[in-house]
Amino acid sequence: MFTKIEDFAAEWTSEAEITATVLDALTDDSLGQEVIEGRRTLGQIAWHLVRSLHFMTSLGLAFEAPSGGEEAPDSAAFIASEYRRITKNVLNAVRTQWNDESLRESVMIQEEAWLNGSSLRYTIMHQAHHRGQMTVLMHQAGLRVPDVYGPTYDTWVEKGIAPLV
Ligand code: NI
Repeated sequence: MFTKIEDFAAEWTSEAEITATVLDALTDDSLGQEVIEGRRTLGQIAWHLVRSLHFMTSLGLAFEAPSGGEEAPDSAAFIASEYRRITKNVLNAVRTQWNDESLRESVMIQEEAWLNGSSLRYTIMHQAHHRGQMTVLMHQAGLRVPDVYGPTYDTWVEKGIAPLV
């Protein structure tokens, strides 16, 4: 759980930048790559990363919703630009509408009391979870996966180093 707004701000900024770099590597053609037949596609997971951030309004934060509807857009560039816009809105809302005290306040979510500082932690982990799913699908779609927490397989190969098994 976060106890200081600025600790969240630092981590959010670096996590959002990693995710934005991953989204930048998507192509329009790759968005249809499915987890398995009939399940979520790469484009739907990417769009879920953008849209799911709006759940934070249920914590009492106010910020503009992403453009477009529930259906995943067919433009990878649009998804990435909406992601950048919404993640900046989230940070701005947390910084201007909450203070360190707000992080110790709780909100009922599905009949459970969630501390706001824990909800912020959950939000970062939820993003990382789906970003990890995306990088697997990106490999399957034949895309170059950028570095996430350090070099990816492709980076090792390009550097002429044998990738770890
Ligand atoms: Ni999710």
